[in-house]
Amino acid sequence: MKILHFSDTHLGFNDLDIINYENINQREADFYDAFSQIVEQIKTIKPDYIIHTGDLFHRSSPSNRAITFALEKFKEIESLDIPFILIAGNHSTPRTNLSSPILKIFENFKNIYVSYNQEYKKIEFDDVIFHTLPHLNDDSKALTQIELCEANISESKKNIMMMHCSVGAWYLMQEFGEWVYPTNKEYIFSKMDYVALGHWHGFGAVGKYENVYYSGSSERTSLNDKRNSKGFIFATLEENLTIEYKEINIRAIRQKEIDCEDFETSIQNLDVGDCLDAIVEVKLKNLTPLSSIDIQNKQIKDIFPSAMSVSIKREFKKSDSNSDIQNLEAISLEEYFLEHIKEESEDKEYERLKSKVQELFSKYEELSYDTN
Ligand SMILES: [Mn+2]
Repeated sequence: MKILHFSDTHLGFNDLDIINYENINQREADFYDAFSQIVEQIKTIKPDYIIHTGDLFHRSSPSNRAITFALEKFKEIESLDIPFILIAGNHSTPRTNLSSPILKIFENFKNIYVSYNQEYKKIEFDDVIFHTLPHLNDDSKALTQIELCEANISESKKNIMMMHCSVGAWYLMQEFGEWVYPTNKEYIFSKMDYVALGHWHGFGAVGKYENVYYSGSSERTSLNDKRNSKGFIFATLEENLTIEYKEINIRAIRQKEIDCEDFETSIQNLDVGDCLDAIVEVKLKNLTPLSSIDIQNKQIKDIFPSAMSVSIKREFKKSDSNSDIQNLEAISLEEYFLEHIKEESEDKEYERLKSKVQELFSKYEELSYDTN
């Protein structure tokens, strides 16, 4: 039995305020592209079952574009005549009972089976039972739902459990409504042939279990996610379970550092060869308040002309006295200006200009106090 497991596709997610040639947010388009790549793989691999473990959409009320895209792709999957089972994650579950769950739009597809009612649902075929546990807003209900799942384990068929949660505290995403699977119910995993998990955005087995896996997300929903590898799981379930992780192509994220103590050399030594179309994050380190004023963001961005985006993080040099951030705020325009004159002029000339500058600045201050 061949199963293709993917998850956390977050359709409709957008970021970075960059619009592509089709007038779509570039990051949003990246998520559609990742999804399309997986659909193409499904067509090639032709698994016996396709499963998605939650967060199909980024929001519980997705945009028209996200919904339209999903419907187009689901139609392609539908035509393959392969059962496709999906559960709701925390992102696609409405927070109140007043709004209708979005996964309901797939109810009328012949080969698509959705589980979104915040309760255990058994989805049964000739050779396998999918024990689905979608996201629950009220996790005090979880225990009874897990017990229902346990009671439905079949002796004669394969058993596959599908959930969207953190198993142990390790896989928490610091998001609204996420829940932790109760540790004292983890023994159920050994009664399952495969436990397919969603929520955690990296691929991997969970702890000591050889049959419990997160497929990871298909793209990164945060720039804190530095993973350059995203994909899906191709599981083969015969006597034994074989897990294969298949990578897709996603936009790269690159982290670069510039040492501002040796600015010119550090820039010359930068490797920018891997930054084509990438999300680039540059850390300027060892900054002083004055060098920070001198180094413009534009100047740094120009070093990476082929990147899709460049974000700059400024890190100040540690000093013995007060923190440099405080120093930076404490430096007035007057002090900065005087510092500049000091560097540029002879001592005597500096003294003369200094008194002149101080005089002008105090006049200016008086003036601005009056008008305020
Ligand atoms: Mn997610």
